[in-house]
Amino acid sequence: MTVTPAASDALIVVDVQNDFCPGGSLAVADGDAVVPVINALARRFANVVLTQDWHPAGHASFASAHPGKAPFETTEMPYGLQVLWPDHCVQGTPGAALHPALDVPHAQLIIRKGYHPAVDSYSAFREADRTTHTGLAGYLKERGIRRVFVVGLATDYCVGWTALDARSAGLEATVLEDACRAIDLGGSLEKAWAAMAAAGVVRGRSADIG
Ligand code: VGL
Ligand code: ZN
Repeated sequence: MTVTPAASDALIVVDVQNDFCPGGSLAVADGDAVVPVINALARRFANVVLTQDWHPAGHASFASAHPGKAPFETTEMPYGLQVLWPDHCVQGTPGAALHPALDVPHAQLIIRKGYHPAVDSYSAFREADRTTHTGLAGYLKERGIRRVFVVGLATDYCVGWTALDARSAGLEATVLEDACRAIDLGGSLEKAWAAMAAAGVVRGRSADIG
């Protein structure tokens, strides 16, 4: 089945940043492989939104902010269990920059997220406290967007949470899996696909877009 993007569709390109690509501080295996796929895909969409993970130094999601904790361990935060990450995507650093080969000049909006020092935000719609909104749902609604296609890094964290929250915001959502790569920590990828299926997120491929 081929889908031709319409004016009510948007592509959301999640966190294609240096720190999530090989050589970065939280490198996703093969993360930069999504770049050419996304560059080609984006040309099909009139509406494109980019996201950037954008943490202040010393962010609460960094293991370095929790004495005695190592990256990829967890800790209990006021809003629930938090995976602790290596320092990554610190505001204004080269690691936080979009991948230099990402070529989407017609992207209309860049949503930055994870900027509150004590709260993480995998989702481009809602922070990890599940109550603080980024404004993306209102933006898409005011622009008449009813369906989003979500791609980027990482499938099981920021892509997955963004797709789930798109459904919560009343949007149709498809994740194009060959335009994503995963961290896959302790079964997180399988869990993310199960949660997305249960929420009505469609699992597709970039070849479905024509
Ligand atoms: C992400 C972990 C921490 C992501 C962001 O973009 O998937 N993962 N921050
Ligand atoms: Zn982050």
